[in-house]
Amino acid sequence: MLKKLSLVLSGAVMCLSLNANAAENWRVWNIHNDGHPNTGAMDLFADMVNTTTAGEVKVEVFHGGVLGSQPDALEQVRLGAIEVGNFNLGPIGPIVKEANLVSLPFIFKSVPQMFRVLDGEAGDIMSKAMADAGILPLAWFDAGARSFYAQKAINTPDDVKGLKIRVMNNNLYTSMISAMGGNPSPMAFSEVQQALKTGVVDGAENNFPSFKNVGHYEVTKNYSMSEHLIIPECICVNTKKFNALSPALQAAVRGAAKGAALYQRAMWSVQSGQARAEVEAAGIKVNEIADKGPFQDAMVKVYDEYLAANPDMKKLVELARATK
Ligand code: BDP
Repeated sequence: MLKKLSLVLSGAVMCLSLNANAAENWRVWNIHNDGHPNTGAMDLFADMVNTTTAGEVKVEVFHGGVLGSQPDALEQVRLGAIEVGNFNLGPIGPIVKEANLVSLPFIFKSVPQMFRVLDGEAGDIMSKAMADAGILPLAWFDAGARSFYAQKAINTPDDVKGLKIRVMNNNLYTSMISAMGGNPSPMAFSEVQQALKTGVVDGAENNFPSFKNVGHYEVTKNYSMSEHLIIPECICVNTKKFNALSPALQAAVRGAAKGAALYQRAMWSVQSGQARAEVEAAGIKVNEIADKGPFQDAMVKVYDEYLAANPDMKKLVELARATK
């Protein structure tokens, strides 16, 4: 019996020491294809990690969502079955309440202000809550603003009435559509083009690069600049895997994420303009909305209900609103 135990123990010690020396092989989830700014940025992240860790952390990126839908990939990163993801913070809200700050419609005045909020106390609170849930943010990406698109123009909240609108997986978005009298339809990103084409949904909402890159513009006529959501994205890593790295490797991985984010933000500003020009050239009518007041008014109900049910979120909302 003792002999057996010592054999098992020495086996375990051997495994541990092997693990300490073995290279880490990390899989990275990316929902986007070539031609989207995040795809180049995630490739750069991989190159930088592979180079600066001298192969001690080996990163391979899987583009086009081949490792699963966003909610699935989030679960996989939490479990450590996938190590890294480029996530939108929208679908993180149902897992980490603090992340829902960015899913409140019209919470930010602009993308630069959103980054200032992330760089301040509110961002620290969100990052800590995400890390505690197993999804540690290493750097933030720009994802512009999301606007509505459908066959018809959506110039006022009344135009949403009776329309079936696809949203990402988060109750705040279903409340947002319901508050305008529409029918929200949460659905995976990969299913949206077909749903628009076959009329399963009447419309959806996204930024220009995503609208263009997965062909939603091919099955839509109007893109209306409601800009109701400014949601950042992250390079997020499984917290335990990151914390298990030596300080030097952690610095290398974090540095790579920061470098990739700088690149992504620069690419975003160029490519989102290009995406808009391309969809317009392809026949999409882009409607400017001079007064977003009626949309903002329709969202008062969403805030009231959400904050009544989640009073602990008031502090984050106040921090965001107080940020210049
Ligand atoms: C894109 C985001 C992606 C989301 C997608 C969606 O980059 O992470 O999955 O929107 O609407 O803009 O599902």
